[in-house]
Amino acid sequence: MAPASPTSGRDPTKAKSILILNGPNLNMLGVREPTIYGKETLQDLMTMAARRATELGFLTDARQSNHEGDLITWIHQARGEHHGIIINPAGYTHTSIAILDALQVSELPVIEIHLSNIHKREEFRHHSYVSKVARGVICGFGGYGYVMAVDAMARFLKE
Ligand code: CA2
Repeated sequence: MAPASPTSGRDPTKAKSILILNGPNLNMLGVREPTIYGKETLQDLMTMAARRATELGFLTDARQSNHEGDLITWIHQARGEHHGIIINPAGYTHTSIAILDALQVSELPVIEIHLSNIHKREEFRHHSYVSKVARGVICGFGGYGYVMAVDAMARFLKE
């Protein structure tokens, strides 16, 4: 999926906005390994999440990149633009102190999501740097996890 253009700035007269970030290889969803990650494309999942956000009165801006630096830049920019971040850091979950640091700097509420149950898989997937800064982690519910994450973020942002 190509990076989407933002659908909102941080304008108090507008609906609150949730940035949904997706890390490396998630652009291949629906193309390969359907037994682990499901048959739906990332675009399908982002459409589902955006619909749920609209129902709840929120805006979304969904992006994907295979490059760590893009994700970090978008996290930095989110500070002034968005009210919360939902992130599936994919492989960077288990390696990236830089993404953890950027999320910390953003001071925004973060929800981490994984399609698969990372705790049922290889040992190296059990540890997440991003979890250190996440309000909560959703994993193992496939694409529906993004809808769950939007529900949870909407609840935080309404509090
Ligand atoms: O379960 C998840 O959502 C993961 O974040 C997915 C990552 C993996 O490294 C994490 O441990 C768990 C991998 C994303 C790879 O996506 C693909 C999609 C289609 C085909 C192949 C890979």
